[in-house]
Amino acid sequence: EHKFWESQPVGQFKDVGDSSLPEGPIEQPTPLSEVKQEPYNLPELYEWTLCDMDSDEVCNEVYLLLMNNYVEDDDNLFRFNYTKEFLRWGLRPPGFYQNWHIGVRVKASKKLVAFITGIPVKMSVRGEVVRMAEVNFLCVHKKLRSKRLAPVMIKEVTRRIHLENIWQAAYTAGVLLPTPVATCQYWHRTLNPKKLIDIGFSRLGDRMTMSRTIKLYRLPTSTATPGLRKMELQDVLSVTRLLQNYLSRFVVAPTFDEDEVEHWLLPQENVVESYVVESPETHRITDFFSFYALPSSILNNPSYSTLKAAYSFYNVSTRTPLIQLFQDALVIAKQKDYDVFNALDVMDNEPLMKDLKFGQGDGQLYYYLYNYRLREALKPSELGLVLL
Ligand code: YNC
Ligand code: MG
Repeated sequence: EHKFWESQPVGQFKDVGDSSLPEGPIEQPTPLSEVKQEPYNLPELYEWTLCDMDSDEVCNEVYLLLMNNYVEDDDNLFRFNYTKEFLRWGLRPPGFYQNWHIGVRVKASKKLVAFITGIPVKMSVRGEVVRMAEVNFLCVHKKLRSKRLAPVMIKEVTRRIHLENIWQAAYTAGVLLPTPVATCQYWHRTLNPKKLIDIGFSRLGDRMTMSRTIKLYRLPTSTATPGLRKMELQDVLSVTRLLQNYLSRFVVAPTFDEDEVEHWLLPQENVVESYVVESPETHRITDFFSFYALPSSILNNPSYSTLKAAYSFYNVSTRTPLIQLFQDALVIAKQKDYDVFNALDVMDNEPLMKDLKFGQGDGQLYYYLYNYRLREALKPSELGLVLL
């Protein structure tokens, strides 16, 4: 049972399969004057704080809170270790609201003990563009778990989103809540087999030796696609057009304007990497791929402290086969010394995974919409959305 989520405008488990319910918003907006004007109450020892990610000091506090308390895998071998540069990138897109970067401090010591964020996005849902928030980085310090702090934080970010006249949100989580719009899975492509085996990320297959495994995952030293190069500022308009056109095929997908493409896709060392294919004949941009850099801390390993992971972001192919783009992404990730390349089974990814020697991950990544009902769950391939 879900005391909190049952009180929220989200699809409820009891309604799954009820096709008489209409698609779209579950609750109508209220006049802004009727939105609660004061923050929700926290337990007496704690206070709300705004987290200005521009401040090195605050950014470092957030970084450390997440480094020590954010998402771990099921076996507690790894914990996400978002870098400060990544957090700044992920939280300050065009039109971001400072007010949606919400922390909780201990009143007495001022120690940061919890965090939740939203960023604005225009989301297309069955062709209708809806202003939404993407909610992410919900984190409560390990010592304060199971005290019902999370519902207060979710209500507070919701209130602040409502104050901007936004009534829908998208979020993902590894836990099952009422009610996913899609259930997705990660696939993992080994780039550095020895390290992944040493740290327990993967295991030596049956009847496999280390040297055979290394050979199995070996990649070409250079990319295959003529005209492939790093994306530059001058490519923003072409990439925006490619992306808009491609994403319009999915049931749920963001719509990115040029400013957003510049923000989300222009390469930033150790944060986001994007490559375009410039046709050697016409000099037009025909394809691109991108991935972001999200390391994980390796917990309790004597020889390694960080897993260097690349995550497939947005890819569009019009001339180059998608499988070749993906293969070139693997080659570049290997050149840049990533240990593993991860991709969700969203968009057109899944059919390529086996041929590219990705292995299916355990565990699900559930996608959710807040205050927006879909009549039935979507297939991962109907999703054109990747959250950080
Ligand atoms: C979760 N991940 O079910 P019920 S993902 C949403 N997302 O409520 P307490 C979650 N809800 O079931 P704890 C959730 N995890 O009774 C738990 N819940 O109705 C629900 N982990 O609260 C849970 N980060 O405070 C239950 O739990 C209630 O102390 C229990 O805190 C939870 O960022 C958490 O995995 C996750 O830091 C903060 O475990 C804590 O355990 C933690 O007693 C490690 O809470 C890090 C971690 C989550 C990563 C993410 C997306 C978050 C989306 C939040 C929902 C946004 C809704 C849209 C709002 C805007 C609407 C508009 C307009
Ligand atoms: Mg709690």
